[in-house]
Amino acid sequence: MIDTDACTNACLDAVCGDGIVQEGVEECDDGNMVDDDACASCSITMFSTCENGQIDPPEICLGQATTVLSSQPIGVAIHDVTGDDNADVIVLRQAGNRLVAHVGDGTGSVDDVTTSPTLGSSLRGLALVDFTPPQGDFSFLTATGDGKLLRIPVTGNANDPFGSVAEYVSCNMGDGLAVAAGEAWSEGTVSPLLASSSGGEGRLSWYDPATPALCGQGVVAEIASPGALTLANVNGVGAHEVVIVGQPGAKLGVYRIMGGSLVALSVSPNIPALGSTPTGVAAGDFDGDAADDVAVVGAVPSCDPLQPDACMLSRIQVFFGDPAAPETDMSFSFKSSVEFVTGKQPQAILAVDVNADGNLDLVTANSVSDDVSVLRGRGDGTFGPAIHFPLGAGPSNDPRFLAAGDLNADSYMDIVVAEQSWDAIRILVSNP
Ligand SMILES: [Ca+2]
Ligand SMILES: [Ca+2]
Ligand SMILES: [Ca+2]
Ligand SMILES: [Ca+2]
Repeated sequence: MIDTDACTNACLDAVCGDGIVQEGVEECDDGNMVDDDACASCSITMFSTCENGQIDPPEICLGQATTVLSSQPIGVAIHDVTGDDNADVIVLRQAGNRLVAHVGDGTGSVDDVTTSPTLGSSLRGLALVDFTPPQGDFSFLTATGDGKLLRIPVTGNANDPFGSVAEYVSCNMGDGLAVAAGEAWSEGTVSPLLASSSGGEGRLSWYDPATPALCGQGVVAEIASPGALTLANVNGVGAHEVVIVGQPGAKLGVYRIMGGSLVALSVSPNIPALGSTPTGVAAGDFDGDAADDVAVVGAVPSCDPLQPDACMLSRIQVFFGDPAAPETDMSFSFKSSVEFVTGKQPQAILAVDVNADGNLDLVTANSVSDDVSVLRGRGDGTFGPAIHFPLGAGPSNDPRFLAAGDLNADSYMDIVVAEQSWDAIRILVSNP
């Protein structure tokens, strides 16, 4: 007469809403199908023990957003750049074309500001890279409108946290659009990558020390305008693959750098969940099979008022890597793909463990619902329902860029969001 399994003692199939928690399947069952209470779709969504000093998974504990003005942010990161062991919020600003450090004091607040020299024009993309893990040699990467890839080292000097800007010698890659770095063509070697567009053609270039220049390059088939890229080891062996999302339509391409050439392993058809403009991609192993999985969000830039639903896409599409795919294959197929619901019009996505339970969670910044959503990963490829954290008042919040790090030194992740159209960053600090 076990009443927590698939067959209840009433001899009925166990279902969400019957008031009986089915072990291993449901986290809670409050006997109703109301989804804005503490138990939604038989997952716990609201937590009563936040602020007791620790995060007790499954709870997700983020406090109210605080606002810091920062002119025209177009990228954001969290890292200690001043050498005092307190994490700082680094913002790439269109205004003045600079990196700006909002210096953290270790409590979750930032006050002083220190800036880099002018970097170049039409900057796009910001990546924080550790070039020699695990001991650490951090730099920021960003791209310029004329196809240059810039490296700005972190000095750890409080008065001058950004070192001399180095420019990778480029092979005329057109308009720089997105940057990343990782073990792209060789295990154990961190290489910078630049996605660009030139003459109506998408391109990827990577730093090859044999040249040495940013002259390893290839055409990104079918993605004329890359929107975001990341490194992901989608088969879990060998070097990382390069995942690019972009237009036309909303496509996701997986590429491998083999023998100095770029091989297109797969390019998706248009992804309906992403509307017309894929804007964010994040990678990590969400289902515990040791192959990286990829989560993508996108948006509709101009809305038809007669079709408001289309203006408010609220989807994350997750593609699951395949550990059975050999590294020597010239093609690749994801195992499967699943859609998850998040806030309205997500523009940026992070895969990070927000509640320190060892499972990656998905965080999105949503430009129409003006909030941050956290989908709690269960480690098996499934996620709990999105929990929404409002970003507070503002004339036009429009959050577009996301980063995670520990600003209040409690070892739990905090989230920072940049809002270009309101010249602001918002900080959501963990409140265990
Ligand atoms: Ca691989
Ligand atoms: Ca996986
Ligand atoms: Ca987690
Ligand atoms: Ca924290």
